[in-house]
Order: sequence, then C-alpha cells, then structure tokens
Amino acid sequence: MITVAAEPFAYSFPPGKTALIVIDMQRDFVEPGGFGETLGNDVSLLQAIVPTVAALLDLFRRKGWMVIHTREGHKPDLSDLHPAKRDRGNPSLRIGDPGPMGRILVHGEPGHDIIAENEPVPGELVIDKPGKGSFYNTPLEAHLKANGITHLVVAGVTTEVCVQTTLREANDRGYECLLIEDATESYFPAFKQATLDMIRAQGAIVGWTAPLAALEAAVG
Ligand code: C5J
Repeated sequence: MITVAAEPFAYSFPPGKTALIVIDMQRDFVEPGGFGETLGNDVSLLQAIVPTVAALLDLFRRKGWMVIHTREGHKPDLSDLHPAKRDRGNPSLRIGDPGPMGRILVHGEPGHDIIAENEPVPGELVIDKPGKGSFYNTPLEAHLKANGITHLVVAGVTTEVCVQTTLREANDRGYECLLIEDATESYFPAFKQATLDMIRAQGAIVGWTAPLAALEAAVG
C-alpha cells in the first residue's frame, strides 16, 4: 500500500488496483466558445489546472498505472439527451446547436475533444457519458470490475458537477476515492471549496482530498 497525507486523514491505496480518472477536460468546458462559456462562465478559471492534470497523468503513465478519461456529450441525433438537460437554464447556445467549435457537446465535434495538453495516449480508456456522473449509462463499472480496480484517484472539471457526481456514484459502489485538489476546478471558487469540504466531512463520507504534491511525495 502507498499512503498519502490527505484530508481528513491518510489515504492508502494499492497501486495495482488503483486507476486515475480524469473527468471532462474537454475543449467545450475549458476553451472559449464552448458549452461552459455559453452558460456565462469565465473558462479561464479552469485553465489553471491544465498543467497539474498533465503532471498527474505523467505520474500514472510513468508508473504504468491505469488511466481513464471521460467526456460529457451526446450522440449526433441527440437521442441520449433528456429534454430536461437540453432545456434547463438560459444558455446562449444549447446542446446540439452549432457554435465556434462545432455542435455543442456532440460526439465527434471539435469542442467535444479532450484538450491537447491532457489528451489520452493509446491504450487509455475514454468513456463517453451522457450525464454528469461517469457511471450513469456507461461501461465504466464493468471495466473497473474486470480489471480488479478498488481505488480511484480523481481529477478534472467541474468540481461540484461532474467530479462530485462521479465521486458520489463511485463511493456508493464501494470505491475508495482520492480527489486531487489542484487538479480539479470550478467556474465558482466557492463551490469548489464547498465540494472539497463536503467530500471529506464526517470522516471522509465521500472520500479524501490531497494536493498533487502529497501524492507525488508518497509515490516517490
Ligand atoms: C458541467 C461538467 N458542469 N463536466 N459538466 O456541466 O462538470
């Protein structure tokens, strides 16, 4: 076991049974002109974690540990998009509408791609998910079970939406989860802080959090 100095107490993980899951580091969330910006958000806030996510990916690749990426998005015919998701809010462009990076949050469009700095390398699983959680309507759980994964290190965007939903789904399925604090970000700094607090409250009710430096120090 490797033990990381984490909150609310030390997090231990078995390297061969631990996967990194990087959530939705897509152009549609991180770059101007995508889904995030159509909702009125300042996407530059998310760009701050790109180097940390890249360093975390490097660490797992150097060690030969499993890496999984997710992408939020929908089929071109939008048959997997609930009206509730399409119609909610008052964005300047809705999911499926044409924007500067192609149709918003649609498979195969430039905006749906993972940003170049964090892109998958051959052999890494990419999970396409229609919801906020990474387990809903995806093959993620079957893949983790088939590979004997029991622990998840989690990164990506946005902290209080797809990251937190995935952590809660994973926690309910028995996975021990560590969220890397400086490898996750929100358009709302207060929501990020609240999410970190909620996850590790009540004796790690959802999981643990730690900065990347703590994981690096533990791994050596
Ligand atoms: C959102 C996500 N915020 N990846 N998606 O709609 O968090």
